[in-house]
Amino acid sequence: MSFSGAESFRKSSPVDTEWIERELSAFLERARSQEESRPIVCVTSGGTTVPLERNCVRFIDNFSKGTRGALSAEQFLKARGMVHCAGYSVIFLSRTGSLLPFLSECQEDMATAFSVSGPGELQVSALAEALRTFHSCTEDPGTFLHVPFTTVFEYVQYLEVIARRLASHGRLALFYLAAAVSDYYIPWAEMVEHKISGAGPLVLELQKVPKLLGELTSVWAPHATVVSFKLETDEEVLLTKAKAAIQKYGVDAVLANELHSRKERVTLLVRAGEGRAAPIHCSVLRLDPSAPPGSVIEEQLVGAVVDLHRQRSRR
Ligand code: PAZ
Repeated sequence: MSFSGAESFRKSSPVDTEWIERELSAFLERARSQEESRPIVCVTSGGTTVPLERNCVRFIDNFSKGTRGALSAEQFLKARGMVHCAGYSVIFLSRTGSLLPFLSECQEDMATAFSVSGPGELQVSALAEALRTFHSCTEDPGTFLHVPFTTVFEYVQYLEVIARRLASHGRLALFYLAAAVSDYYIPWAEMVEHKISGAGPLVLELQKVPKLLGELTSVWAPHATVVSFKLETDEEVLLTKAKAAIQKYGVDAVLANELHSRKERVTLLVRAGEGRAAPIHCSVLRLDPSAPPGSVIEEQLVGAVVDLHRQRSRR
């Protein structure tokens, strides 16, 4: 497989990765003392932006607020699925300003609390409680590392740095890729330096972002367990595209969701065996309508992924 497109995409934009190398080294050093009991997951979350100018004033964005990633990270921190597992250590690669584990509900309340249509409900005691939970679940050194990104260039390069460093953890490393990554971008070389003039219509020519999943599974972290997400708005094409991600890029599983029903129903597709041509097993995960208030489908998603990770880690 040729990755020349991916190489030129990465080289097309200057991104500082030194700080994350340093943060990762410190995090992995601290995590080492607990690696017997705490496997590591990299959760990606939120949407990437596509800048239109080098000195960026305008950019293309997408809908994702990072709810899925934040709620899933909570579940991983609490997960006790693997032998003697005290929960996962989480590297949270998320969009700057998007939702955070344990705080997402308060962040959403805060966004409406000052709305012009009247004050929403912002419970200060709930915020304090959420902060306490966040701290108690992440205070052990080596338990939680937040790596914020904004642009698609940062996302891809940070993911590569994390993957290459986690490669030494072999199958014990898990990738749970819930971020909504841009499909199109403007190469740095073709981007204007300054703010685009507002005079007249604007015509943009965007290039396809190369698919990086294949590189993750075969070059960056070939022994890790990789679970990606697939989002579509047309149910007819959802499963076909999700299967293609397994067959083309060799990921271990895909969680396929449709935009409007994504909080109630997600299909899990698992590669049952080695190699891209292995059979694929499908199961549908649903949020039980009679589940207690506050229940979220991420409990099931993460439960299923932890089981899969346990099986893969034993091979
Ligand atoms: O961030 P959110 O909770 O609003 O949405 C989650 C999601 C739909 C972005 C995620 O479940 C997903 O499908 N991510 C992959 C999108 C894709 O590139 O197909």
